[in-house]
Amino acid sequence: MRQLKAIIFDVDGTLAETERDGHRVAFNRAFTDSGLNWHWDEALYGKLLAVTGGKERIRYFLSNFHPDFEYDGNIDELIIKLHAIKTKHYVALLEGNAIDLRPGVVRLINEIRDAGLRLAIATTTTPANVTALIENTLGKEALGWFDCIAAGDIVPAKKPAPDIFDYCLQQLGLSADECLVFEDSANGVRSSCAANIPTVVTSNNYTSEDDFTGAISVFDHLGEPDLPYERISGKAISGSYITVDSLKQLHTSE
Ligand code: XBP
Ligand code: MG
Repeated sequence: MRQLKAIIFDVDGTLAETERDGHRVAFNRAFTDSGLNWHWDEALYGKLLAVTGGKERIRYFLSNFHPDFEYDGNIDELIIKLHAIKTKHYVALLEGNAIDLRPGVVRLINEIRDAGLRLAIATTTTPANVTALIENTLGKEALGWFDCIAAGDIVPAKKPAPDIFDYCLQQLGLSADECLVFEDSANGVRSSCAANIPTVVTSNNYTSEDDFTGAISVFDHLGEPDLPYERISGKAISGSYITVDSLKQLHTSE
């Protein structure tokens, strides 16, 4: 295993718990704005998270949960229109500071920077959503902390395909074994492991029952000095919150 040089963060569910109170709310507002009586409650949304990508998720909903929907226009154009409205609502929610970063995220990002390691993002979500989350939680200059922000439709296939992580490695100019990924979901872990990148999971309320096969370890969050993490499975590390030293322990354990 080569020396650890970069940490690649997933966004939704990893940097912040954005799905239930962010994306889901934005989708519902877009449906209402468009005169559609669709409503994704928390339970249904948990099922729809099986599919990554908002446009793909709407299509999945129509084919699996609303097959009787009749539309005399172009369904692809409708999905694109709905998703654009949804993104506007989601960005507005973030600008209203509706979503905070998860425990330990700000602390660890600063520690990673202080240690001279590189930062990157590899996410299925729309680039505008990443910009809004980072700027509204870490500040406008924080986008520059990330050497690569790989997001959304920049690659042909979304997670669990490895494309977004392969793209990120290429942009970083690093090999998979020089990096470590933080993910939150089964789709994310399948994607990063398909790209052969050592992966650590911080699960959440939507993904706690996911299959994280291939991950080095699963924690409930990154922890803070006054908020110890719980290690759910996999390799143990010293300490009660995840630090750069923890990352090096996890990375060399592979
Ligand atoms: C999570 C996703 C995204 C969001 C919705 O991405 O799958 O599709 O749920 O965002 P990740 P969009 O966990 O890779 O950050 O509507 O912009 O796709
Ligand atoms: Mg995620």
